[in-house]
Amino acid sequence: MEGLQDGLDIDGNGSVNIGDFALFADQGQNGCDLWRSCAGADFNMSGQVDIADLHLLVSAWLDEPAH
Ligand SMILES: [Ca+2]
Ligand SMILES: [Ca+2]
Repeated sequence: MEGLQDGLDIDGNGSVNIGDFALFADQGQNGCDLWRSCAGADFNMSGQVDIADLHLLVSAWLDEPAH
């Protein structure tokens, strides 16, 4: 739960939560390509920000210990 979690923390505040989700949603609307990798929102490096990336983000979010 370390390496993957780090990549999913888009805003770099140390946890995966609503702030990262907001950034993810913004990037998903902007679109992206191989040269402009959605500011890290393309978690599985597929070249697109889509439901698969959302699943990774939400899974990590729900796994975050409450503190
Ligand atoms: Ca975060
Ligand atoms: Ca992707």
